[in-house]
Amino acid sequence: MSWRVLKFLKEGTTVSGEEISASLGISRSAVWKKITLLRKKGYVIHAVSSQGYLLQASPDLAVEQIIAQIQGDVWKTVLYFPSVDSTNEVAASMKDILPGTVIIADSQTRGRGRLGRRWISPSGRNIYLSMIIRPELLPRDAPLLTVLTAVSCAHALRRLSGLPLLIKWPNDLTVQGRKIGGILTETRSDPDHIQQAIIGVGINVNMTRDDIPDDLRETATSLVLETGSPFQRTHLIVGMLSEFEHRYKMLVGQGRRALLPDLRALSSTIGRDVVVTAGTERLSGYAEDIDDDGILILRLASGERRRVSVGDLNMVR
Ligand code: BT5
Repeated sequence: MSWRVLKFLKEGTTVSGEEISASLGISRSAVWKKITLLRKKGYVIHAVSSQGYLLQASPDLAVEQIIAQIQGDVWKTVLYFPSVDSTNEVAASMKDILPGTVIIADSQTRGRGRLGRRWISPSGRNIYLSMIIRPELLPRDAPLLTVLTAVSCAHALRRLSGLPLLIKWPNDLTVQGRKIGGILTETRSDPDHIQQAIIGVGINVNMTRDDIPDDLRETATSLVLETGSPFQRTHLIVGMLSEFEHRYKMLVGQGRRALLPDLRALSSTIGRDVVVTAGTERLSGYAEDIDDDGILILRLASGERRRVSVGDLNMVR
């Protein structure tokens, strides 16, 4: 497996072929073959005479590096596809897909949001991934998975980009009020348990203004548009997956309340006057809180408190 060889290669440091072959228990020529394969995938690896191999550059989305860098025990399989209809759709259609699988694509032809809306998914630019887990949760707890993912992604992306990402209830990641990412959680349940959760994450990374259709120019943004610098998708994905693992274990070990402080700190919704549309219902009110089920607590003008689990939210001011 070429990712095993990649684990030895670090940018800026030369590693001898002998060391790699001895550690992996494979021949020097087998190491050479893996290096050739990696080069074909876009890695720039120099062979420095009598010293070994030097990794000079990696492709911006490199599944071998994701596999090599992921730690922990939640993520077991990473599958990469250059183009799919939708990573959530691929996950749903794969029979016997195991929890702990992550599906990543470079582009989507039918990327989707909630209620069948489209998700703009140009190639070579953004992150489109689906995480498959089997959480010990009740079916009604599905919104909690969106909260968990939103907090994890916001945290990782803040750390790696320096941008002040916020979470707009229920599933948007925003910067300065513009949408930079979205989460689509889909579950398959029996009456007592979530059997399988597919959590789709779309993050706009290196998408430029030209990649954004006219109707989304005012509302959508990307990391490169906000910072002026391109990002390596590999690093961002590894960061988000490890942050997710950390918080997933917090949820399992300490209970759902453990997620609340970060959610409250990162929410752009709490404390605002909002309008929530859910189906034919339209509710105006003050967003008091988000509870430990991921439910929005809305105080209506009448003083009545309503718990809202799904909907589209607009800020009034
Ligand atoms: C979402 O839906 O925000 C969930 C998006 C989830 C996308 C991921 S990508 C990997 C996985 N596979 C999939 O097929 N989907 C998931 P929603 O809250 O319904 O928002 C959809 C709305 O966001 C659209 O109606 C547009 O207005 C806007 N939009 C579409 N593409 C966008 C983009 N790339 N960036 C920002 N806004 C976008």
